[in-house]
Amino acid sequence: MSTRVLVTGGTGLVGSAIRHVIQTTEKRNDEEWIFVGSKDGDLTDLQSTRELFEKYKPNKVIHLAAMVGGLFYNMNNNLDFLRKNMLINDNVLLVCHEINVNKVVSCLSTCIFPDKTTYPIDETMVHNGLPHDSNFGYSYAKRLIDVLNRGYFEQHNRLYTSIVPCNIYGPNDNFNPTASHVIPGMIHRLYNIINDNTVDTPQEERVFTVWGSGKPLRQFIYSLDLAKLAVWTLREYDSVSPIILSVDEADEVTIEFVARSIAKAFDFKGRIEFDTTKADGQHKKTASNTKLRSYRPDFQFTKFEEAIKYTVDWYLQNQDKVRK
Ligand code: NAP
Ligand code: GFB
Repeated sequence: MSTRVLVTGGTGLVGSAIRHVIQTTEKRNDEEWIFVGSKDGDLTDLQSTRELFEKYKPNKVIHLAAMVGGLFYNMNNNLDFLRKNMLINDNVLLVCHEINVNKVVSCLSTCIFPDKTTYPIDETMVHNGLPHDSNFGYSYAKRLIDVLNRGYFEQHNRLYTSIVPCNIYGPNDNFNPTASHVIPGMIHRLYNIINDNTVDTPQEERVFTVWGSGKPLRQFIYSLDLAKLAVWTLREYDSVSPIILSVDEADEVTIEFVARSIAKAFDFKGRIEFDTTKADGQHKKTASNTKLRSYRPDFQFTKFEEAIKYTVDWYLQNQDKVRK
């Protein structure tokens, strides 16, 4: 029997990367892939969810749909992140069970782990303590996916599992600075500083302000690398326990290094300053990818500065369709 895969959240950063890889390096002729966004059905509504899944009748699902955003968007909207994502996740997994979907891969995030923890974080630590205050809503909604997966396995023997990506970036991200994560937010802001024709300040005297101290540490995975690993998880990973999909611990970088890499990609000659009146969020959330490496020791991640350059170039060449 051929496989029909439905990707919820298929129009976003990760969804569009999965669409790219299954049409290129990860292509298989016995699989039909369908990508849907909120205009195809509002997954916070159970009836719309049922209608969407009845229409496509998938036998596998990659569940990406969520209210997603960076540190500042989370800090200002924790209740919405909690309720909307709880509704989406419960509806999607319930309907997958109702129509007998035999595999679901949902998405957690390395930002949902306990704030007071030992490092590196690993998959066994998801529920070991309170999440960081800045994104408690998103964190609890995501942790409940893992609890739901356990419930569907114990009560119905369903193989519903989850991936735990670190911070993701790449083409077709959300570049709106109010909602965005750090990399798209910085790209959008620096682009505007460079192209601001309302001032006649020479380029060398322009200032790019990084929000926060620049000291926090993050692991960043390029969206196309994550997409390949998400497709692998759907096809080959057969455990209900979450699996962290992250670059190596040694690839962790500071926010300052991110800013300097983006400035280099724009060939920006001005100054970089830090606005420490703005929040830093979690200082670090260093995650171990030992479990992933045990399955995929050979996997090659795209080099960070190379992927930043690809992303900046994509942004410059796709001004007409950038979400901002
Ligand atoms: P994104 O670019 O914001 O895309 C979100 C997707 O969800 C879009 O396709 C959106 O549809 C859809 N969606 C949102 N609300 C919906 C609703 N009520 N009904 C139906 N669809 C809805 O997000 P992303 O960065 O690709 O994230 C994908 C997954 O990865 C999420 O589960 C996220 O939590 C997880 N994740 C992301 C990161 C990161 O750094 N980006 C890190 C770890 C985990 P529209 O386009 O129509 O709005
Ligand atoms: O990607 P980000 O917004 O979220 O990164 P988190 C925030 C860090 O980047 C903070 C600094 O240290 C900010 O001070 N920063 C500097 C900026 N300039 C900017 C900017 O222009 N925009 C933004 N957004 N930050 C999120 C979680 O944490 O990680 C979410 O809140 C989600 O729930 C996401 O899981 C993956 O990495 O701090």
